Amino acid sequence: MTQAPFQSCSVYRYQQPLSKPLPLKTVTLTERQGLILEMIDQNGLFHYGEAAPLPDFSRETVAEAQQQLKEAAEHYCAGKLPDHSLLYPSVAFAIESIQFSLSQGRWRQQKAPESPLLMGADALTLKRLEDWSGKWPDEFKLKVGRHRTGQDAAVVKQVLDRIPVTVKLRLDANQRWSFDEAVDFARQVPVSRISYIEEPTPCCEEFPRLFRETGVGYGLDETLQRPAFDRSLLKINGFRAENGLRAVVLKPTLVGGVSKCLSLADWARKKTIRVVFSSSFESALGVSLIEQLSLHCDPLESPGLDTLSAFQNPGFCRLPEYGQPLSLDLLSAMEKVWRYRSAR
Ligand code: OSB
Ligand code: MG
Repeated sequence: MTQAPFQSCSVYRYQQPLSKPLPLKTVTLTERQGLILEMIDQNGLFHYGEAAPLPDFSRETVAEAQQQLKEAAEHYCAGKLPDHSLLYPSVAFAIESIQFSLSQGRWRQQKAPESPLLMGADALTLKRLEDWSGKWPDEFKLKVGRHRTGQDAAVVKQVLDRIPVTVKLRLDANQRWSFDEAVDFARQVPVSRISYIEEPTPCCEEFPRLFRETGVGYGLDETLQRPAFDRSLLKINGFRAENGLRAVVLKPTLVGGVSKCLSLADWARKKTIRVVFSSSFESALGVSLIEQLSLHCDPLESPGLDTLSAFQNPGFCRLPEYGQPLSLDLLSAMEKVWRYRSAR
């Protein structure tokens, strides 16, 4: 494989305040840090990628990602493709976004359909639904699993009461229920209005049984991010559309880059399982790249990209027009941590 040679390459580091503290599994984030990779090809076109490990979800720290990103980018700049299986997931996403950008030759101009994220049924969320004007999305995404199952079911009903009967919910339990709790929950909600539940329990082998007992479909997310995860595990565990697998949720920052996501997407699409690309609190640049991946795989599917509203400045670091550079103003708001010039 001949590699497109690059003239130069830079890595910038950003730090952005969040609009309110963001509770993750064990830590609460008040700001987000990440790395922007910029590579200029021999035609003078600019290509971008982002490596933004998410605390609690990523194994690598930003410092570790920064070190590896420099090495991998220098390798790539010199015309050698790094071995992606050795890269941290966030670094693989950054490097492979450059390849993806090169291979596309343009960005798609349309917007992917949206699936707004609801964190619960607090007064503000309910008011937002009551005041909804204009077109409804096909689905909302609602977080569950934070309360007792009866209360979670009540939240679902409160939301369903405020949206048209044609609009469905994608639920996400983040593995917080036991199997019995998941069954108990599913028996209290109208299953026909639930597109799927992401990761109902910590044990993915139970998901098909949950479907058999309650009729509620499931989505895979955390399961796909396990370090030992391999596509063959999908087969070994018998995950199929017929036993309730409705969606694979692909987070390129956490799953490990573009090629791994595209290979999973390919597997899923052939089996009529939905492919829902999702963001992990990257900057607007990373989120746009994920949207482009989603449009590339299926322009009609709605990716899970409602993470930018967590930032004080959601418009920070937008992806430029295809091949164009980020503005100097923006670059000066970041720290340039590395620059490499090709000897060619
Ligand atoms: O719980 O799916 C999650 C983002 C980062 C880490 C974990 C999760 C998420 C999201 C992304 O929920 C938004 C979405 O999937 O709609
Ligand atoms: Mg999820």
